Amino acid sequence: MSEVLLEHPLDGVALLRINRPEAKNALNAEVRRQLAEHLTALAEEGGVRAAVLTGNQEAFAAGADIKDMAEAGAADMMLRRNHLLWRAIAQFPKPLIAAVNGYAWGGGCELAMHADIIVAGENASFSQPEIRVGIMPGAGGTQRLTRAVGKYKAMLMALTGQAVSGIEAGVMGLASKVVPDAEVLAAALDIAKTISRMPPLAVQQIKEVLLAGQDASLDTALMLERKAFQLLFDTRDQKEGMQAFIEKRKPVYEGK
Ligand code: CO8
Repeated sequence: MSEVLLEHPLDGVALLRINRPEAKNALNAEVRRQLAEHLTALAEEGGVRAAVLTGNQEAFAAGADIKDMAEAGAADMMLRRNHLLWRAIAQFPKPLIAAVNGYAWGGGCELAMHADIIVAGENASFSQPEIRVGIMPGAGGTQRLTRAVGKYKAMLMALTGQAVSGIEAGVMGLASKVVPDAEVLAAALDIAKTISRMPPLAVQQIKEVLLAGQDASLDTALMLERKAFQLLFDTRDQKEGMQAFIEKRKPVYEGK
C-alpha cells in the first residue's frame, strides 16, 4: 500500500494524502520520498494548477518517525540527506495548500509550513514538540514558524513543546483559514479550485516573488515584484484578462 496517495478530485487540482494511520502519519523515509517524487512530477504536469496536501481526521502528520531516528548518529542523519527531499517540496512551483486536521506536530508542523496556504480544522493541533524528545526542530520549525508568527510565539512553542489549536493557529497567523473539522478538505479543495482557474503565469509569479521577497531587503523585494509585474504584460493572459473585463465577459486563460 502506498504511503502517499495521489488523487485528482477536481479538474486542475491534485490531492496528496499521507497514508500511515497506524503511526499517526509519522514521516518516515518512504513518506518523505514519495511526497518529494509526487510533487516533482506534479510540477511538470501541465493539467495540474494547484495541489492539496492532507492526512486524515486524526493526524496531518505527528512528526518525523521517532522510531527511525532513535538510534541514529549525526553522520547517519547527514547521510540520509533529508534536506534534499524537503527541498523538493519547498521548490514545488505551484500553489500548495495544506489541509490540516488532528496532529501537525514536529516535522508535520514543518511540512504544513512548506505549504503556501494552511487550512486548519478548529481542533487541529500544531506543535514543535522536538524538545520533549531531546532534539530541536530540523526542517524549518525555528525559521518558518518565526517568520509566520513572530519570535515570541515561536520561542514559546519551540522551547516548551506546547501545542496550539487550529483556532489559536488562525489567530497567530499560522493558519490562513480555520473551519469546522469536517469541512477542512472541502475548504482546501475549494481554494485550490479557485486558484486553478486563475492565469497560471500570474499565479507562478506571485508565489515566486512572495517567497523570494521574504528573504530579501524591502528594496530588493519591491524590485523583484516590479520586474515580475512588468513581465506579465508580455503574456497573452494579461491581454485576455483585461480585454474580458472591458468586454464584460469571463476570461479564458491559456497559461501563455
Ligand atoms: N514517530 C513514530 N511513531 C509515532 C509517532 C512519531 N512521530 N507519532 C505517533 N507514532 C505511533 C506511536 O508510536 C503508536 O505506535 P504503536 O501503536 O506501535 O505504539 C501510534 O503511532 C499511535 O500513537 P499513540 O498511541 O501515541 O497515539 P495517541 O493518540 O495516544 O498520541 C500523539 C498521539 C500525541 C501524536 C503521540 O503519538 C506523540 O506524542 N507522538 C510523537 C510526536 C512527536 O514528538 N513528534 C515530533 C517528532 S521529532 C520531529 O518531528 C523532528 C523533525 C525534524 C525534521 C527533520 C527530519 C529528518
